[in-house]
Amino acid sequence: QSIRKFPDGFSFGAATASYQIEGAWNADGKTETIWDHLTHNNPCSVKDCSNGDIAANSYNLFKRDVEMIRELGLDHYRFSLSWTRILPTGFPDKINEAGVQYYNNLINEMIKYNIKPMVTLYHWELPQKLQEMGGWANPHVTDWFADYARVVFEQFGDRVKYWITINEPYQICNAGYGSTTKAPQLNLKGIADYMCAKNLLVAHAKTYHIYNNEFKPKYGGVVGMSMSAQWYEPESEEQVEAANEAMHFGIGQYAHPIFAKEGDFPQIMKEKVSAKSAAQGYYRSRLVEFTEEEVNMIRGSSDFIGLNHYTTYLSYRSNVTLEEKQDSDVTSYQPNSWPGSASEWLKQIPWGLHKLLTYVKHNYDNPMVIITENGFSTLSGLEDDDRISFYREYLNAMLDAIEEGCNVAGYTAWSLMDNFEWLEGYTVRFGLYEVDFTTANRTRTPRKSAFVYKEIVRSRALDPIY
Ligand code: GCO
Repeated sequence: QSIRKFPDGFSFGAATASYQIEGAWNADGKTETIWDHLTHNNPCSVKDCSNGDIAANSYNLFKRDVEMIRELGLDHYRFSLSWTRILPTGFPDKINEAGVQYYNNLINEMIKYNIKPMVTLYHWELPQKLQEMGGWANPHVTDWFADYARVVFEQFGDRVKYWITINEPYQICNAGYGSTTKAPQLNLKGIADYMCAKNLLVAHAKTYHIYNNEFKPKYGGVVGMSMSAQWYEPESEEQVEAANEAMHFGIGQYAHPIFAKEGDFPQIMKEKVSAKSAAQGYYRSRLVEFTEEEVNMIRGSSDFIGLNHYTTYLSYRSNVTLEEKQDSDVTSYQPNSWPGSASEWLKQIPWGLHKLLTYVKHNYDNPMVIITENGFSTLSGLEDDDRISFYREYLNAMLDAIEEGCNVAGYTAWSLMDNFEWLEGYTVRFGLYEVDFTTANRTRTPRKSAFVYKEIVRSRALDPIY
């Protein structure tokens, strides 16, 4: 087999998120967010009882971060903004100059070296005060978020051309509101997660339209959302429908309202939740439905779809009763025989990415795709051959999909450097660069995978691996 080239203009990058790298959790006017609150009040819900108080100290080391991006030769760098660093009350009454300055310094350093900023407005750090008012379950959040976004566009819109409104709604709503795993650990499954889903999509759409009407005419640029996009594969030929349902309850819950021709939540979700709600004695579906006006506002409200893809599951329909709170009776799992990583949930199944991209092309009318996250966890150490094999195989699978006509414009490795991993703290590492969390200056050292990725980016090609 010959060398496989990436398409002309293809953009390579790496990603991080503010809480996971910045540290300086209360510096220069920043106030508490839901992740500060969780890690300070319920520390051992994180595996090593750690937090992001200092993390990789990028608040002070951003110049070194940009130097690493240059070492790798990346086209873009995806990072996120901390809402309370910019707006300490959560509202636009008081813009925190020091916070704005930090992001200006970072962005300007990137622009100086021709690196495109790809900015996420929300990577899970809701101001704690807004949470106390119900957070994403309060319909007012749609305006709180849009007002914050407007400040961000005003401050940075002249230099940032790639915007991601919200990172992984599935994790925010389903994990944060529907279980105890992520902040704010509400654990109101089938209730608060659906309120969150609706409000989040409306918040996103309002923000998209604000950008389009007020900022795009002068700045250009594109706006999208990053979806949790795992692939659900039928366990057997009889389970095709089951896997399809798992996709609709997974990526579909958030992507269907934006990208499907008819908009709105997937039909199968509406049917299942409404049937189960009725059987449980609810007077209306627990799924909070959109008005027609909202369906129309949300449909089409993205210039691209951001896919955060890590892994694959097998799905089958199981026989759970109506009493169970699970609205879909599809069960998904990962066989033990699949090659693993340092994280229990992350198995290396590259063909899952190929199938995901094909699914997105067919179901959502071949939208522009940016892979906004893809990566692998190891323990600490610089020799990371498993990560190298992960990146090479997933990039290879992505090229298969591109060859078949999937419209993939960019790829973003998670992560540029080791950081605070939400549930696993510092016990697992995702970085192309290792960070030494035992030294005060958080020394960064390239792993073997950094050199391999750098060569792929430089040559714009992948050597044959099969
Ligand atoms: C996300 C991700 C990242 C994680 C990564 C590894 O939602 O964007 O959760 O923040 O660190 O996916 O788990």
